[in-house]
Amino acid sequence: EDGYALWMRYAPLEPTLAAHYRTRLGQVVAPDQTATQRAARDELERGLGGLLGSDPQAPGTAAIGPALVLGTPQSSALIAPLRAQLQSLGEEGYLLKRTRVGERDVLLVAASRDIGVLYGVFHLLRLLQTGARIDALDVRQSPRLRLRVLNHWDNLDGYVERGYAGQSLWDWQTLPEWRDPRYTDYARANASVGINGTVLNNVNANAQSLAPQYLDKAATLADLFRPYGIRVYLSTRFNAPIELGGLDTADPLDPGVQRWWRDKAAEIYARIPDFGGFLVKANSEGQPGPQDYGRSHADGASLLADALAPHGGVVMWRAFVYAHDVPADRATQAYSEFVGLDGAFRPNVVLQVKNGPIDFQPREPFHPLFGAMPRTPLMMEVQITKEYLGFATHLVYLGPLYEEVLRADTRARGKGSTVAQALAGMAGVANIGTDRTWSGSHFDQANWYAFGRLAWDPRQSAGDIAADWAALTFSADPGVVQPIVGMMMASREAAVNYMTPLGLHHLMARGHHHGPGPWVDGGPRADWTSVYYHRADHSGIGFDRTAGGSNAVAQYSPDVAEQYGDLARVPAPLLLWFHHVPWDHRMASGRTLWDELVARYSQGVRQVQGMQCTWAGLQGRVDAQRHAQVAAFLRIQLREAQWWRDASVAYFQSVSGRPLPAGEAAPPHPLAWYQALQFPSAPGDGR
Ligand code: BDP
Repeated sequence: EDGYALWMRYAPLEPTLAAHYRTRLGQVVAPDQTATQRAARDELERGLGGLLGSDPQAPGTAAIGPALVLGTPQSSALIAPLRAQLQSLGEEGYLLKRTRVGERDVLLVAASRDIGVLYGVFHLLRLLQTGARIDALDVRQSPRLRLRVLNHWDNLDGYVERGYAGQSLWDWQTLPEWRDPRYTDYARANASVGINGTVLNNVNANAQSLAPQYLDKAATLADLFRPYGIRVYLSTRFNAPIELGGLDTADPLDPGVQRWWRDKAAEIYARIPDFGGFLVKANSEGQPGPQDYGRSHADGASLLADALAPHGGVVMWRAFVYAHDVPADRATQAYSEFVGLDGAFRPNVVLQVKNGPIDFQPREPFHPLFGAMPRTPLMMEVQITKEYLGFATHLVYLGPLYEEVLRADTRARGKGSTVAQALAGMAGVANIGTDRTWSGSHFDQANWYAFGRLAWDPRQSAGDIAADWAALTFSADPGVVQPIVGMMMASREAAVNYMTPLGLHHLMARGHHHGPGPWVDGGPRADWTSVYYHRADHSGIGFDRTAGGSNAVAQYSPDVAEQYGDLARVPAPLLLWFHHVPWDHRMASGRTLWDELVARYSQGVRQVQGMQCTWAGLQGRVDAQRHAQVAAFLRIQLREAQWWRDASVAYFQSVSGRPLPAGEAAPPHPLAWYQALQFPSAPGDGR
């Protein structure tokens, strides 16, 4: 159990349950004419073989006894009569249904297209792995979001920006000749949760990714992923016409530039007929973009969209932008630059907006662009990799973070206008690498899993998804699942508490973003420092984003703005995001803000101790190999949570000048000790 099998372990079921399923499922009747049909059948064989503890009955077409029937109206006569019903489930939807056909008990895994059948097979295998009853099975599923895409921040040299799970999975050196079987396992894992796209390379793109030899490599990956319903996309560097094409401009209105992109698109589609399209980071953190030529983001997006349109590709244009001059409040930038462009984008452009207005912090309010651009399809970008959440060693389940944003009410069209309703897709910055666990730790696999499940249906609950994942990954025994789900569901709040409680944000060390650095100031940009965000002084702490301050609240719809802008009504978890608050401010708990802040930091540490305790109780119920690694990582997390707490308390105390509340331990070292810690080789520093 080294974690490689992810949530697709297919470990033998308990014998009576296996026998029960065997009699219900009977003969497998599955077509195998197309690559996707073969993928579905192979997965079923692998799954049933593992779960039922014996070779499944050979796939065939026998006409007696119970049967598990896979197919589409085209591939199966038994399924053909369901055509209309299946059509209503859309191109990727599926039906799992137990029914009778003549004398036979059959379990149908049916869909309009082969890919739906594959999704249905994964769903069925999940039910069997978790010991679900299948007697009266009647499941209808179709994805709520069209684009469910991983973003790999992988560089051509194998280094993954903000990646904590080893090197890039893509071995550009040996592609296209060597087709590492791991590529197929990657595709299986994605398909099992409904992910249908992958951007292979970093948003800080290298123009070389579009060079012919790299397109050949990408085409091989696309061939391997295609049977699993996954389209390949590429990040593009906006000035590729210059860097790669030798032109002297990348101006989107220049006819030569337009021709260059049209030709490039044709060249790509000749190799990858179902190429998904481009992801673009432009005019942000030093990346080139249309503004270099006095053009707008819409002009830039149109250039690429027009090149892709004849082939059916899309442009995912990122809204994560930086103004050249440091603004009074960086949280307002994306909204200010983009909201006026609503309606100005081509139909095949999707605007990709981070979940919050700053940058993947442990907690942010939802991004004000959600709900504010009704005429533009939006994708929400979340990080699966944990750049600001303790890297791979901290156990932080991100399901609750995703769920919190997806369910946030923008009030854009009255009460109940959730962020999820405003979305055409979700993008997740992948946490996948060459590490044997894929994600750098056993529990980080859950974040990949939850991303896929929520992108398929954002109305699902993070708790239910955690329960599924724990059952698939460790054991379906409720005595194992329940404590694990308890740990997972509390873990995000624990991290918020020991890193950035009460709406604080961006307090990490400079560059690598690992440990605490609330004292960070100076340097090239004020909005890359901590003091810019917490604004702590002797009188209080927090960023005043009300009308009296930066007025960032005004970017939300009036009801939301009113609530967030009101010190009495703002939710405590967002207090210091929106308000500069006196240290003696009375909190709902009855404590002063200062006392509450220290209490939260300490609570975060205790929550990690709680997770350790729960995990210790699972010894013997989880295999020794994975148990030991998780236990070791929890020790690292506890040490670092304590470090965050102590360093932050030491720093904020130096500013507030207040005594520690009764019962709170003083940090063991003076502030200067924490400030002097160096991490010259911390991973993921974005070199
Ligand atoms: C920040 C990362 C940086 C990325 C940037 C982005 O620190 O490495 O390039 O986001 O999303 O979170 O473009």
